Amino acid sequence: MGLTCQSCGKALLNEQLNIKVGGNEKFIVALAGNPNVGKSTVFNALTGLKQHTGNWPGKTVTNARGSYTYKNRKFTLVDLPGTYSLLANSVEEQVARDFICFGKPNATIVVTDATCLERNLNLVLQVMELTDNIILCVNLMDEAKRKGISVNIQALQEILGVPVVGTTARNGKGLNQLMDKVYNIALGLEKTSPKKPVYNEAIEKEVEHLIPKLKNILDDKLDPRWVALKLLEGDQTILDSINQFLYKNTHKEVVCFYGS
Ligand SMILES: Nc1nc2c(ncn2[C@@H]2O[C@H](COP(=O)(O)OP(=O)(O)OP(=O)(O)O)[C@@H](O)[C@H]2O)c(=O)[nH]1
Ligand SMILES: [Mg+2]
Repeated sequence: MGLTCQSCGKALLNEQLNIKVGGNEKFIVALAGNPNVGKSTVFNALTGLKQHTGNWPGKTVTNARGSYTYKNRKFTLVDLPGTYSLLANSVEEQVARDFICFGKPNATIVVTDATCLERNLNLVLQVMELTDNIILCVNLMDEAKRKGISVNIQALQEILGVPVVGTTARNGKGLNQLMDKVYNIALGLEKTSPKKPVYNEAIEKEVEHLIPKLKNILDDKLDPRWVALKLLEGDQTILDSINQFLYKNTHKEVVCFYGS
């Protein structure tokens, strides 16, 4: 397998969404999660009436953005479509993946359902592979309690290596703590150390082989390990997205060929 490309352009997604980046004051926060786990409830509770809706650039999928202020800092929250994975099998998954990947949010909250955490953790692990700036929000804690399920937030935090906050978004419980964690991660006051999945020997060997080549090409704009894993999956959409968001207007493109 080989890769060719000549140069890197600037990420365009925030511009296309009319999200103004830059300055010390405005931080971008992505809100990801499986469908129906309470993402929009968290989004509405934090942003109130300060919301805009539209479509993702070139897609029929709805996009909602809103803002809130916490400790005198302004945060722009982006409500991503509900997805079970970031494998780009659907437009929704590709939109969510591309925003986390190319929109470069200062923090990504993954909202999960406390009553079926195991299923939700699949997406959490995928986001952890993509970014270190992640906060796990275990929502529907009231429902879990009602069903006799207790979630050990501290243990989860230690196992995953990322901040975990238990919430009941419907009545606002835990949302202050969530904003506090987002603040700490976005401003770099707290560092995470996500325990990223390790694959079998054959895959890890190929990843190791690809990383140095990808480092040259990606120029610190994307995590080369993550891109290597996508290429080994044979995911063509990641190349399309790199060309769309990193290399647009540069006359450059990245292509992948398989061979000896
Ligand atoms: N009991 C309880 N219900 C909640 C909580 N948070 C959200 N809900 C309810 O769960 C349902 C789904 O909430 P949404 O906020 O629409 O979920 P979502 O993740 O945005 O869903 P999609 O956008 O369809 O993926 C709604 O009926 C909410 O009122 C919570 O903490 N406790
Ligand atoms: Mg929603």
